[in-house]
Amino acid sequence: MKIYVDGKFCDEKNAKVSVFDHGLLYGDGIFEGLRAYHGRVFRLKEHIDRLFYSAKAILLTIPMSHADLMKAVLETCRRNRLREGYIRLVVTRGVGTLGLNPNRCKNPSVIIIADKIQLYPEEYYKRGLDIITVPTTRNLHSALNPAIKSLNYLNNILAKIEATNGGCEEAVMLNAQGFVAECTGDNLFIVKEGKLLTPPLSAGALYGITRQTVMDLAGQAGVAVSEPNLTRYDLFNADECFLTGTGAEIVPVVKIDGRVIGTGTPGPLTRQLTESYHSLTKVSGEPIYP
Ligand code: PXG
Repeated sequence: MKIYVDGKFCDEKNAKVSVFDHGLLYGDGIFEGLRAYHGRVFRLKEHIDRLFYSAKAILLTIPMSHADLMKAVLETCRRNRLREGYIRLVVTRGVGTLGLNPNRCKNPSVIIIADKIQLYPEEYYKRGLDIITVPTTRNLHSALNPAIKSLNYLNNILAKIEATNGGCEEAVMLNAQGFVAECTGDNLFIVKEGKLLTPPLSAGALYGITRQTVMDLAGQAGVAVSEPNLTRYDLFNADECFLTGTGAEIVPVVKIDGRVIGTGTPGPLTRQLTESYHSLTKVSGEPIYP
């Protein structure tokens, strides 16, 4: 595997960062997770846009233009002969001294890995997931804004640990007000009386690119979409529930905190949107081999 590190392609064993990189020392950095389908990078521009928004929020200057970063992602895919897979784009604060001050880090590092990912076993896509609410709440906007896709994912990791300790693959994270925010690496949707609902970004959800795609697909299919605050009660009484994310794609949820959702099987709108999503990935995206 060839990995892009600061403008060069390295073999896996030589692709390394310094122990003085603040990405490692403090989680000071940002990332994106993208997917390639059928020889195209899906929603490339949107992911690069979000990376630049995360960078802006943490006062990190990405040492490349938007266009050059897009080219580097496509070139990394080509070097690895990738047609289907997962691309991890990371920008760290770079090498500095011990001590928090990011001004000591002169050169942010850009890393691109083009590989494979399977977040959930295939059977969950057919049968649906059983998920639970966990005690760890989503970060406060005023502390570490959940819109920033930072290298500091401990908030999500703690919630993930609580879910797996509880025998579940994924966690519902509430915000400090007790409203549903999202899951540890996915946005959450419910269907109620034919309408699609998902928590607003202000509840602590990431501006998910799959979330936006699914909302657009639902709109095109004539389904009403809204973003109200949701409580656990709303989830329990939903007709359908599913999660969205680049890694997970669209995963049906059939049980939450022991309550069976709808019929206990993946619902019709969930299945319809999953089909539309996969059809879209066949024709949309930046060609890797133009
Ligand atoms: N919420 C959070 C907290 C995320 O990290 C999403 C929602 C979904 O956003 P997108 O834009 O991907 O639809 C994410 C994305 C992984 C992995 O390695 C995690 C994500 C994406 C890809 C892989 O677990 N999270």
